[in-house]
Amino acid sequence: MTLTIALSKGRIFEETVPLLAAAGIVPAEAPESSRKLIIGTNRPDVQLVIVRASDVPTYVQYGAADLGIAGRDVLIEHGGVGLYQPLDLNIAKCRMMVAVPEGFDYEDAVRHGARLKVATKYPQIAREHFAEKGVHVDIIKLYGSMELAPLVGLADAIVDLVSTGGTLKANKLTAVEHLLDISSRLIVNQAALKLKYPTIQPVLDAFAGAVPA
Ligand code: PRT
Ligand code: MG
Repeated sequence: MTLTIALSKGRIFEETVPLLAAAGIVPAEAPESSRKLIIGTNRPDVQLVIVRASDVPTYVQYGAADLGIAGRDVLIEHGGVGLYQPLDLNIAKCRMMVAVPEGFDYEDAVRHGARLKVATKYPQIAREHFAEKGVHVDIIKLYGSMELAPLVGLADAIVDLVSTGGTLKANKLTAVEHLLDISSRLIVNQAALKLKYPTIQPVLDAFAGAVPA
């Protein structure tokens, strides 16, 4: 029985390589340099599929992949239907923040009940956050480069991921609220866990033993 693992290129792939190694799985190629979307491994029964970060839960939900690794941000937006989430891998860590242009008095705008335009790739997370605060917002869905939106008048604020803070700083934005701590999790198709238990369980155990502190 073949085990298929869905991964995205970039930081998640890089930080997953040591976890795969702990499970005795070594990719045959690096996705950054290969155009292949299915990558073999040293194990004939294990293959990797390379998909967009936000598509990983969908592949696993429908059983096109048995396992996957996805950020908590992506999992909340997806909703988690059909997914078993046994392990926080503590990789690809960052924070979900509200950010505004330097000099914009966010607290004052909130206190005065201003209606805010908020640009984000994470409408669910943003909507819930502002609803809890009782702040009226118009959510503007973007697919990337949220940092640009306040600079050109598309939005008053953004909800985005921050790790070093370098991108905010380079665009004269400042973080004003911390919504969530984000890391990536192992996700498993619920039916595959039962059907492929003897293959999957050792991989879960190896990952659990190799999670960075
Ligand atoms: O790139 P693509 O559109 O295909 O998808 P993606 O951007 O979701 O994928 P990728 O590989 O960039 O991110 C995958 C996962 O990594 C995300 O779902 C997060 O869980 C996690 N992660 C960790 C991050 C970051 N850190 C991060 N810093 N994802 C994105 N960023 C971006 C952020 O959006 C901002 O534009 O990096 C910029 C900020 O970084 P700093 O270091 O300047 O603060
Ligand atoms: Mg990206």
